[in-house]
Amino acid sequence: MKGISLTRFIIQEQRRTPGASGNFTLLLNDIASACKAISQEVNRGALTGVLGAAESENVQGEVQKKLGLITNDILVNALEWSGQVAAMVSEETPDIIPVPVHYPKGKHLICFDPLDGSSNIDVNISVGTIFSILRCPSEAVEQPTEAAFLQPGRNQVCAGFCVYGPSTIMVLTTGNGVNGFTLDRGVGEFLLTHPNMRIPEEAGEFAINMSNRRFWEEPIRRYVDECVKGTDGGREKNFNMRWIASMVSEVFRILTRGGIFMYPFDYRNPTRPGKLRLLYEANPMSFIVEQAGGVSSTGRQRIMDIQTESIHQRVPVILGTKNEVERLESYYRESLET
Ligand code: P6P
Repeated sequence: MKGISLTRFIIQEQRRTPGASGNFTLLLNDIASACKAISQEVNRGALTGVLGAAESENVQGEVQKKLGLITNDILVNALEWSGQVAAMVSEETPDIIPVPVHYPKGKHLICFDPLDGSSNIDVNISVGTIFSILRCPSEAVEQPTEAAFLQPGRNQVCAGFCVYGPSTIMVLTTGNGVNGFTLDRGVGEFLLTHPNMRIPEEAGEFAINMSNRRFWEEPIRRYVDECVKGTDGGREKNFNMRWIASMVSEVFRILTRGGIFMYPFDYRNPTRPGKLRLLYEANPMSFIVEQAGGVSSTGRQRIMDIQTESIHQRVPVILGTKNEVERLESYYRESLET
């Protein structure tokens, strides 16, 4: 019920799971502790001189933010000693992150974007942490390699994100629905405030970076132009538009009041399937959206069915209210037929 702590909620979930060992509970608690520490760093921002760019680039060739590196260290340090993880993948590091030999390994693989939307940090717009948990193949636990991570998103055992906004809210699924927990800084606990989140059946908002319109494929242009025209263009209603450039914020909004989020393939870089990364952005957000009654697709296939080929693989992402995503998928099918 509302108001219970994340720890109590996880233990209650554990008790509902036959044979659960409690290891998973420990892992989620370690993630929650890391997110509390990250929330503190984000919240203090300029006061602690952590804003601005670091002198390094990530594997994507993007200039890294100081806070992105700090939050990456917070997560790695919180998870590597836990004894619940065999290895990690982070948006901030090119290769897999093994657990140091002096710590015990566990049976989980964790993928995370430690500070999604980090370009917003310097302009004080919400950012977040996104994570995805997979089982490590038993033969790989002692010596995990990149191959252990190359699993489809439907294999996830847990996915979540923490949005550092006016409130710090952790959104979590373990496959039994979606629940949101707000950080009560007074007691230092995440408390259940958004039980059983469901994406509303009707959507009135679309989210896409409109400046890329001239680079889109035809189905996206058709769908977005119809939303812009609203009742003047054949849709049954008018739409509003949002683009926060912070996926965690867009997804939390969609979980709360519906809508569709699109980061499609575009011809700016035809060799690149999309901007967002499959392992630690698209897959976890797809698991959450599907568990909340929504749909998550590339336009041509279910994201959680994609067979991962590399740990920083990019994919197009269209997710949100079921009937809107399915409408757009139908436009992709029609474009294939013409
Ligand atoms: P653009 C943030 O960098 C991110 O990965 C997502 O959180 C966000 O939705 C998207 O990229 C914003 O991209 O091209 O609009 O800056």
